[in-house]
Amino acid sequence: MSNRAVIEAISADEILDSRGNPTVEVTVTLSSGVTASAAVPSGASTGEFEAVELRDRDPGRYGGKGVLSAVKHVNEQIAWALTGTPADDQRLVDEKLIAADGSESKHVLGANAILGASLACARAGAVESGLPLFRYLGGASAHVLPVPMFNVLNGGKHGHQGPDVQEFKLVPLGAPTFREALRYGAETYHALGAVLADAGASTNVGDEGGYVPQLPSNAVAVELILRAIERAGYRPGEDIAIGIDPAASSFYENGHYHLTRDNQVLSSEEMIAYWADWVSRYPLVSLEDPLADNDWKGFAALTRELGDKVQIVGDDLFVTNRKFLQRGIDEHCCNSILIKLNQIGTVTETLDTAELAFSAGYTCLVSHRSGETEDTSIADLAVALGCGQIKSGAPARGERVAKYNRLLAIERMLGKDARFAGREAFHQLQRR
Ligand code: 2PG
Ligand code: MG
Repeated sequence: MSNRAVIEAISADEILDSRGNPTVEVTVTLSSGVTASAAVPSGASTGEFEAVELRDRDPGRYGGKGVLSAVKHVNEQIAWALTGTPADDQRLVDEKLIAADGSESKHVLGANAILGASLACARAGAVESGLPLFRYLGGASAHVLPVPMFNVLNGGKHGHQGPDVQEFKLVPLGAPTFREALRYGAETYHALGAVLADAGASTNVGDEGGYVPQLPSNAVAVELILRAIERAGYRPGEDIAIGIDPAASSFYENGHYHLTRDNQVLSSEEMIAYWADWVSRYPLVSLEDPLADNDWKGFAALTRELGDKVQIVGDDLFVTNRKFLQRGIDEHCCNSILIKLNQIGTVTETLDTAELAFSAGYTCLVSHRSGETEDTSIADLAVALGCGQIKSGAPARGERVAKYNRLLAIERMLGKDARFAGREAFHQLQRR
């Protein structure tokens, strides 16, 4: 018998996420005595084909959002499936999880149960190996710190009363280091608060920590952010660029895009022209889900028109799923993919999707969910992938800054070997 550590016990608990909704936390214990935990996030603007998050639907508890059934699945079926498995064989662990569920959408055991187990095993494997998670997942050479994209102005499903566009992000790609990028972002976030207060707008914050002002149009949000960048002493486009996530599926109905704040109803072609106008007027470097997740034809047309000027990220379109990404590659939709662990449900499948993206020349943007916990795994994932980009909300709210603070710790750990991705993270910009 080798003394390779195996999974000895695995258990789950129902905890709360940042919106006060229940979520799953899983703890794994290895034969060596090592234990590690992971908690699962939850989205609000979810893609149609995401792996299925299991909710109890018991109206008597948490409005039906309890996760006791997912917890039970971890304690029973998943524990039975994984006990005795070597902790450092993540692919085998995840294969067993996928087999135990048996469905394509992971709705049987629940993607929340499965991801909790997958991620807790990865964390335990890292501890057992004596490695930080980013090195365990990314290998000996992982050393690139991502450009943080700070969602400083929230709308859509994350900020009611706010703009139709769900996320307006500061992208401090001109900073020399991650630590400086964090400072650029935090200073500009505060400057934006002052700009909004001067304009008599609300500085209450949304699900991801960004302000949720009521503004006369979506474009005004960009104008105010540009003003804040300058007010904080930075150069728009040079030091800090802008990224947006309209999450367009959330305002798409009956074949049209309904921009309530702009008082406009647009066809797919008109929506593309709308974004082309923004790209020509503003220092936009990243455009995520600019169209609805079933508008593949529109995505191909938009990518033809703007794909050499700006990063076009598929989130709801690809749901971190190789199958949909492959379709995107074949049909020339987007040039970048959002990477969310819980959209697909295991660590291995997430890494495989990123690998496919890289092989096709797509960039990867690692992402939090709008419902988060203090779990910081995505910070390590971004460094492990070396993809150079992460979004974890505003530089405010504990569950958001936990990830940024973890990146500071990783940067410190790497010392002189740390490299900040900066502008190079955005391949598309090299052609501008
Ligand atoms: C998104 C995400 C995260 P949600 O659309 O990119 O910002 O939102 O988690 O609600 O899907
Ligand atoms: Mg999105």
